[in-house]
Amino acid sequence: MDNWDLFLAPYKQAVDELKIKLKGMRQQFELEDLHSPIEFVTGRVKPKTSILNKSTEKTSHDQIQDIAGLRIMCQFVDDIHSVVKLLRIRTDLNVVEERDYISNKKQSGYRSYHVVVEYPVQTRNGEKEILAEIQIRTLAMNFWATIEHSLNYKYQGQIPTAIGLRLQRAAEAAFQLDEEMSLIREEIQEAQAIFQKK
Ligand code: 0O2
Ligand code: 0O2
Repeated sequence: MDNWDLFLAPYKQAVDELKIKLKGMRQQFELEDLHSPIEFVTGRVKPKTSILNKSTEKTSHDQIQDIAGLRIMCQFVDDIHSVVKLLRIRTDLNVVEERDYISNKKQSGYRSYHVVVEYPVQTRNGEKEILAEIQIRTLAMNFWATIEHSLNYKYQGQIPTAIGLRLQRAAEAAFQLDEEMSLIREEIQEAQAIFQKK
């Protein structure tokens, strides 16, 4: 095992544990036949090359907030706020920062709510506080961000203007989709409840 594996091990542990805990929140809603604000959860440890790229701007690896990264996908924008409230009241993690890119979308058109948490993992050498970034977004926001991320990667951050404009329009369409779905939210939830019971 090299030094990188040793360095990343507690981050991996944090991602694995948080993924189980966040998925558990969804199951609790389902058990009570309630609408879950969490649709699905993914997680990853930042790859070594991305950490090295990012740490040139920041002083040390330990200060990078998203080496451990979790993503919570929601059906509706209101669900995002419910999830944030659920995170704030948990006693097994500590919310240290929130970045609201929904009220303040990024120039690219990116929308999501980011919560940085401190999470203690138990290691052979005692407890270690790990920073993890939880990105909370709707399915529409996720669709847009996933595609924009691939294009950014392909063009190494220099997306051609014409494609950039299309992405801006797609971001607007994703926003409209979220708005429309919010308006018929109750209707959708009723239908989903009937479907789930079946
Ligand atoms: P279930 O029973 O389907 O919920 P993992 O290690 O596989 O848990 P990872 O590698 O972080 O998670 O991410 P992955 O594999 O991309 O996706 C995690 C979970 O999210 C998987 O479910 C996927 O089925 C689910 N998922 C991914 N994309 C979508 C999507 O677009 N819509 C929905 N509804 N679910 C999605 P699980 O955990 O394997 O089990
Ligand atoms: P990954 O793992 O490839 O997604 P900085 O990263 O320094 O710009 P900061 O303040 O450290 O920003 O963190 P911020 O902006 O809260 O979160 C950065 C992460 O948010 C990114 O991670 C993306 O996952 C996501 N993100 C932010 N802006 C955009 C955007 O315009 N488009 C897309 N698709 N995603 C965005 P990384 O570092 O890119 O890593």
